[in-house]
Amino acid sequence: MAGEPRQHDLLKYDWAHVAGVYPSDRGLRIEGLGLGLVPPQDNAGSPVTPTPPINLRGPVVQVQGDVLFSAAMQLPRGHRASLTFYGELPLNQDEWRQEGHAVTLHIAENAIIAELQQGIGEPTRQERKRDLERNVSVSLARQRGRLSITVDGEQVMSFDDPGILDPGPVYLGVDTVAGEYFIIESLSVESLDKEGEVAVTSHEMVRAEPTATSLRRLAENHHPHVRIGTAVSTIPLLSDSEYARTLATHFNMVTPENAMKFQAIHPRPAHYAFADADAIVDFAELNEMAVHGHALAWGEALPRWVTDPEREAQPTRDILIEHIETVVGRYRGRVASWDVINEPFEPFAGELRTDSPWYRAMGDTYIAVALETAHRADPDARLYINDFACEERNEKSDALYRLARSLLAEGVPLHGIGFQLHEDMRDDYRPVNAQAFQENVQRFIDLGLEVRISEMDVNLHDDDSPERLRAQADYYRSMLELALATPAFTAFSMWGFSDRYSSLQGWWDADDLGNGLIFDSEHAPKPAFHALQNALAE
Ligand code: 9MR
Repeated sequence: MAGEPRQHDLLKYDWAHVAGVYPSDRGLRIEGLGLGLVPPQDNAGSPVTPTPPINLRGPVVQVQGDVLFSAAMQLPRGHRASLTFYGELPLNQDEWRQEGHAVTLHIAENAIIAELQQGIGEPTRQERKRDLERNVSVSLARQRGRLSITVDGEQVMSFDDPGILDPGPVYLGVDTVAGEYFIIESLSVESLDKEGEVAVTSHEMVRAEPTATSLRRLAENHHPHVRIGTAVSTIPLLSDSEYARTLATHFNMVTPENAMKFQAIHPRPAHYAFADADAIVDFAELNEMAVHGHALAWGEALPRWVTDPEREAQPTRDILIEHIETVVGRYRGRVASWDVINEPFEPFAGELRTDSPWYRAMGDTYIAVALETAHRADPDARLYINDFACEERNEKSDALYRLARSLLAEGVPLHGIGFQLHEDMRDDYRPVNAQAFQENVQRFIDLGLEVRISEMDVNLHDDDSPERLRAQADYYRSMLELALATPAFTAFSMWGFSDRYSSLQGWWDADDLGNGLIFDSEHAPKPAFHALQNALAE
């Protein structure tokens, strides 16, 4: 392009929306937050999977041919730095991470490490010992199929590019070890071949107009008491425009699938990481959607600094109160409702879970404390208890009912119950039916509570024959019809909408795809989508 500079300054794009990154006149200050996924049923022995910040709202480099990235950095003594170039972004699945394709440069005082991640599996690493000054310049080039890395102008390693910097978009990530920081003084990209080109685009949030027959519009016109909701995941929201467009077209409520969970939003004692949650809230406002926050007091998705039994610094009660005040306070007026208490009961029994730090420190009083704190932080937000396997009358729903009744009797601010509706469709299993759900839900409504379907999905366990897709569609429809017919239902919300990104897709086991949502993995509407559309149109 005539007149276009060959070298693009990547710091002039938005870096303010990246967790742990603070832009200033000197460049970017990067603080390590230690973001990561703690394994389920945490045992302190197994490692946390890092989820380092990625700049999804800033520059996207469109690589066309051979290319050179250059950075100048300042490392305080003993501190480390890392820069990641993603040819394909990772996804956070159910408590595990589907890694993308990326090269990361880890820079320390006395070594530089290049780490290649190629999808699922361990990354490969190459290390060169080298004493570095506090000010260091590093570059990554791709030329004739090889990646080469230079430090202060001298090449320190080179190896074949397995396709990471192939033509297409490249996203950037920056991180360091928790508690350390470094400064990026300059960061640029340029093309290395005459015909080749490198363009830099800036991420722009998708805004989409609902159409007359989109789910949300039909609900807004015919059944305004029920919002059509879905869980959303930040990486696809900001990188897959078709996903974002489908979301804004059909839904008028979003629940952050993971971005507001404790380990994601509050990874270190005095450090919050709001960027991912902010992106979802910003997107929702741009597209006139309500936000349902998830989840404040839960026994899972907790960072180790909270679950560590040796922790002494701050009493657990204070941690919970400060956390809820900060998170609810930040989104006051912008998040309409919250899962304040998430999954308080044992999976299939009527006892409260006793294994969370909240219960261990406070017994069942944590429930009222959490609700009262959330209410003080945003008096207008609607506050929920959210759990699964409570749709029918059973021991667990009886216990939930007694809990709700006693909280209300004590004047605790509880406004509603979320019924998750994670269901399965298999030959040997009958999912909860709408009639049984209706009979059970009425007693909660009679207490004066509002109710919502909060996380519906219908796992097909790899059988996506036309008959099963039809049965899935009928099942979705039966639950939506119940919500539409019952004024106390405030939302019909699903745990995602596209099988391309779903906690039911076991990518590690291609024989058990859940296919549980209403759009398929190409984002095309399934029979279940049409069934919901028809129910809403009537
Ligand atoms: O879909 C979520 C997945 O990506 C997470 O790894 C997992 C643990 O945090 O949580 C999943 O969502 C759960 C939700 O937070 C609570 N109800 C059950 C949901 C599905 O497992």
